[in-house]
Amino acid sequence: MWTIISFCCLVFVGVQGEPGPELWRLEASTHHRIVRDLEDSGDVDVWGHSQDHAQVLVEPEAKSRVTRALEEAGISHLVEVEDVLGLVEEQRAQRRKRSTRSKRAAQALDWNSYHDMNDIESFINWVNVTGGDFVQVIPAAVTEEGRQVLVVHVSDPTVPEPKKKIWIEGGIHAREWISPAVTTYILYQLVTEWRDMLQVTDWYIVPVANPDGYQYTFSDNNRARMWRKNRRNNHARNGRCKGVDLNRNWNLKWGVGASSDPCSETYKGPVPFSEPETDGLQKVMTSIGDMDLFITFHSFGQTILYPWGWTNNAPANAKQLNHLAKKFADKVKDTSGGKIDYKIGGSGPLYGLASGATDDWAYGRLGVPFSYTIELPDEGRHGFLLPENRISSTVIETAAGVQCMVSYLANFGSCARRKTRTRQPIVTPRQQNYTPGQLSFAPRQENLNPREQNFTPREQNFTPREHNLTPRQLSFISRQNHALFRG
Ligand code: 0X9
Ligand code: ZN
Repeated sequence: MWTIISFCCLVFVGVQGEPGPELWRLEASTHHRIVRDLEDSGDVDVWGHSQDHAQVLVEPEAKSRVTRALEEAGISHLVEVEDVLGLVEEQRAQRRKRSTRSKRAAQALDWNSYHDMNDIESFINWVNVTGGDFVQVIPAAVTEEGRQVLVVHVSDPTVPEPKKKIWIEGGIHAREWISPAVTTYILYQLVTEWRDMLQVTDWYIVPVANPDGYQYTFSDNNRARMWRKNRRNNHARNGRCKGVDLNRNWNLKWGVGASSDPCSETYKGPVPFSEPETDGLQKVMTSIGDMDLFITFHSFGQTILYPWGWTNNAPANAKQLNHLAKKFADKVKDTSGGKIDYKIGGSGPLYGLASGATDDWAYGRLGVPFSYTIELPDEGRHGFLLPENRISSTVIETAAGVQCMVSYLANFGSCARRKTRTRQPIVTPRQQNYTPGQLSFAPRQENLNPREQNFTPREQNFTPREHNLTPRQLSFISRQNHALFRG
């Protein structure tokens, strides 16, 4: 359950002199029909999910409509934050102060502050240069505003298959800033500290799946900080409403628990994969072949969700999904000294029905046996506005949890199922001249400009392979289909 502590009773004077949105707590869960209808029509933007409450953002012009609908349904509400834009402005002012003081590290990123797309692209460039043969940057798509959606493949090319394939995605929802902080940190760990794991694993990291939306949340307009979708013109209501919810746009049971209204925050788009981001990513994912683990990072809620999101039915391997999720949760709890305690469960039962999301698609269409949405901290006290002083602990704890999950899955390293002899690295002639500096903090290119704007990935001519499903994927999917896709 998310808790309400600090927001309650905070009243700020409207910074921009206009009435802004309010954050309300409704005495009804997000499963309630009224809450879903209000979300579908774009009258509320759901922030927090729980079994008995919903936390929603209400714009001034929708206040009377929402109040009426709630009254008619006998649902009471409480205003938690009267001036949300005031909170946004407060954090922006702190960031402004800090950015004039701080000197960015060589890798163009740190995990004490939030970074915009320019910083993240510079960081990916640094990873690409530093990682040498271990890193390949795959441009999966070009967005409406001309940004690339980048997939960073980290793999030791000298280690033969079989290796576990892991896909980690972040930043599909623009305002969930802690998510790209986590994905970039995991990427950083992979090219610095986690080299051992490349003996048994191959990683695909998407630091920011929605770069236009994410960059938009850094714009001067405080309202933009709340943006969730991408930024494509959806030609609705004279251009008044932009964007598609990229986590409602994937083609598995597309449309269930998603909105058809282009003005809604959960707009599913005109057709599945209508957006360059989702279409590009699904093509790369399909081209990779058997994947073992899929994780998409979101916020907030401190919850690990597994399929399905489109139905409340449990999937075939729910027990195993739960078991592996627990590895993550236990490790995070341990690393945080007991402070961070994740809930675990099916998406539908815990967050309400929502289809067209990446986790269901990876599981149901690609046949990835372990597929998760991890809703990062906190539980609702700060929500999307997680303060910068929470970043470093969150990324460290989350990375430890992921490492434990992967170690368990690959039966290698600290969380291995049973202590077997670790696989000996196979030293090839190419590898013999390897110096640790190649992967740890010795960028081959000196003086990388952290603000470098013209990022050009080395791998420009990426052409996704055909969408051929492997026998394993086909048999997995047909088993799932038999059990769960009837009707
Ligand atoms: O609604 C979502 O897209 C995710 N929650 S969030 O608050 N970050 O927006 C949860 C997605 C869970 N997965 C599925 N519903 N399949
Ligand atoms: Zn999200």
